[in-house]
Amino acid sequence: MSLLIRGGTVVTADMEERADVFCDEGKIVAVGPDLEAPITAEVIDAGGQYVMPGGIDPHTHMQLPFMGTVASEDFFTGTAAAMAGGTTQIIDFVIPDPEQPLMAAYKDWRSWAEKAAADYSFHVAITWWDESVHQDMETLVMEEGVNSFKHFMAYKGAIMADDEILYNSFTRALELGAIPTVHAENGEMVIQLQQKLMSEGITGPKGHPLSRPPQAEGEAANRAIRLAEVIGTPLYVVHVSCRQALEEIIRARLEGHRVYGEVLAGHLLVDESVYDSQDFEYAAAHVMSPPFRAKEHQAALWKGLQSGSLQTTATDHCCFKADQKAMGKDDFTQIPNGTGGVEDRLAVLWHHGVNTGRLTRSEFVAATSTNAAKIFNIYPRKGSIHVGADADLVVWDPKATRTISAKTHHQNVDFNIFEGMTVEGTNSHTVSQGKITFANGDLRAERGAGRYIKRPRFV
Ligand code: DUC
Ligand code: ZN
Ligand code: ZN
Repeated sequence: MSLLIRGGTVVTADMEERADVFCDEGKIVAVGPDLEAPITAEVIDAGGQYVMPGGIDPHTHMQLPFMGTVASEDFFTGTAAAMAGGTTQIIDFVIPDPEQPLMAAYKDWRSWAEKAAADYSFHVAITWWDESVHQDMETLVMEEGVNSFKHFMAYKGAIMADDEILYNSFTRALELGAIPTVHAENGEMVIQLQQKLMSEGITGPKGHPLSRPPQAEGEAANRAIRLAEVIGTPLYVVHVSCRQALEEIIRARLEGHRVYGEVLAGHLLVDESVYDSQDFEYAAAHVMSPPFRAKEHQAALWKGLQSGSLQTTATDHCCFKADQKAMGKDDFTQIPNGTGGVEDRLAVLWHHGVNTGRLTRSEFVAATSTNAAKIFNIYPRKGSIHVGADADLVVWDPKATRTISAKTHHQNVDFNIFEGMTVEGTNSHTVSQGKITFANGDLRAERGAGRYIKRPRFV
């Protein structure tokens, strides 16, 4: 089946032009004015709308087994919700338990993801170290299309990577042509503060941000950056949430070191006052790590994105329902960490980024799609509107409005961190592999239609 998107304005990371887009067999085959299409082609009338590369969310955790439970959103519901909001690819994470062989964990995640409706790739976390990990990293890079490895510098006693693991893994990633990424929080500092707060009787969600101060993130970001610098590897810092971590990235980039930073839509738009609520359910629903921060950090993050010091936007989509969050009713350290957002990232960034003048439309495309495709080496197949690229597209109506709510969202979770936010500008259509998967509110996601996307090593 072929598809013609007619009459819109194509927006990419580097240009805008009035052009039609013709897709066939899952690929973009022509971009230009007044294209002809066979009579059998489906047609989208994109008059008055923008046609952009589908969003790429480089940081999600579908059906993640974590903190004694499993994230409620699975690979089908999560990618379907993503497409309802214009995101056509996710990069999720394989997270082996300590001592679990990497390849066994990788196979688990690959099998769980077979039901995905949209395309997906995997970063693989390095949570422990021995010769088999060293070897499996090679297999993953050379045979399985994994070009990024994740390191949690927090979650001590579970998945935390200490400095020895970081050193070994960063070195190996560089040898193999893969990029290390880090969740930057000082895990020792966090655990000490958690114990102190609990012993002082601070057991509710308010303890969560207090146990994970910006200094813990800034310190870890600096440590990872300096290790990477000595080893000579580029580095990608996930979910930069505070000024301190951002400043470490800026400093390193000014010194000529290739360090990338990702910011979450949630960290840009939600502040730490959510933890002051006396309503446990509400406050616990916002427990994620790093936590939501004071407003001054949000202002810094926006500037980081505007200046290009932060290149990508993501969600860290990791959903737990109220009954799961209740596991931490008497102990905030037991509240499963995670919030959603994969469905809403594009709309909230358009509304608060483009409509406010903070971002141009092309900068929006770069921050929501193209930069992730480039950094993780799937450009121009993804993140572009080039002939030959995958036909993953979003048709964006800048005048349409919608009010975000857990009552109407497609995400499999009973809470939405953007609840009640009215956004102007949203997708009328989402196209994945040349097929319309969302049209004016009608979600047509197909279980299992998503493909595993290999990401070539850096050579
Ligand atoms: N942070 C979260 O909030 N959830 C999953 C993992 C993480 O690092
Ligand atoms: Zn993280
Ligand atoms: Zn994460």
